Amino acid sequence: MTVFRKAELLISPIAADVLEGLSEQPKRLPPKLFYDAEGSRLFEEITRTREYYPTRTERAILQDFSGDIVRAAGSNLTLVELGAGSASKTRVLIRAILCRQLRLDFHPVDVSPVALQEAVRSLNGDFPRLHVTPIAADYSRHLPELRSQPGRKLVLFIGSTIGNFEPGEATEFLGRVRASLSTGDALLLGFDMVKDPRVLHDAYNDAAGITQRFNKNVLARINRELGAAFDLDKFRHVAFWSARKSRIEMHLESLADQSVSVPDLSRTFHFTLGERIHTENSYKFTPESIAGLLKQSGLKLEKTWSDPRQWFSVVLARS
Ligand code: AVI
Repeated sequence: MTVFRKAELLISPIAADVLEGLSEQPKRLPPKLFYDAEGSRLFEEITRTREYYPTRTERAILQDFSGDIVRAAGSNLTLVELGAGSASKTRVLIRAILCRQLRLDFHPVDVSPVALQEAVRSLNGDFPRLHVTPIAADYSRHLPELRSQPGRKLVLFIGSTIGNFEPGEATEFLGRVRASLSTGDALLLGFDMVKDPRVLHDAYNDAAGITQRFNKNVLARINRELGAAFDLDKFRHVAFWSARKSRIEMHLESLADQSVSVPDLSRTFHFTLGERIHTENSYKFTPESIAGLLKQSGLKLEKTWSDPRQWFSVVLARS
């Protein structure tokens, strides 16, 4: 008997995004392509650089105010974390919740099974009254069914990941999260704030060059997964603050006139000297822009916690 394998299983999941993005003018690649195993590892490394303040600032806010945050969220909580990654900052909230209730169900949701395994591994054993049920899902496309979870839900979308969405996408996504909440449920969001442009610039141009490696890894990933022939030395990392758009933009700039073949797409892409591939936007917020985004998404802002320099905000919202 001849067995046919399904064609889509033979194509890398990044193929369609790469074909579409590199065929556009100007060229672009969606930031979700950063996060293969190597990209996720490099991101963790970025969070430990001296210049990249968002992760440690958000962690400090969660540490300083965990009791207050959990009290504001309410009693008998079930915790859901969208884009859990390794759930490292979540430990602080788990500890605070378990001071107030006997048992906690925690559902980390992430597209990466490796990240979920890491979340379970890092929490296991540390909290005997914690029950972790990971959900592998691309939450940006399909939100898991949250209404059926018992208790009052506290949904976490921290890490300022909302800043990597375009404004329209952010409103649409938060509107879907709102629609999945029941009365009494709450959403906890992390927002990186507008600040001194030098601080912003340095956070995305660290001296050790980790962000540069993270940005270029997207080309290395296309080489690995689609058999492409990108020469990483023929592109340079570019990251700058745009005050007008209130965002850091990341690009990869071609250092030569060059053609790169991508055999698995049966395509060759041409890059002129100085041409850029737009790889990421990281929006920065003000109290006004946060209020506007939540309002447009049908959410009510209940409380905001911040650090002394007001560099980062953690916001509790309800439907
Ligand atoms: C994941 N995200 C919030 C990071 C950010 O700051 O926008 C991704 C990142 N890009 C470069 N450095 C970090």
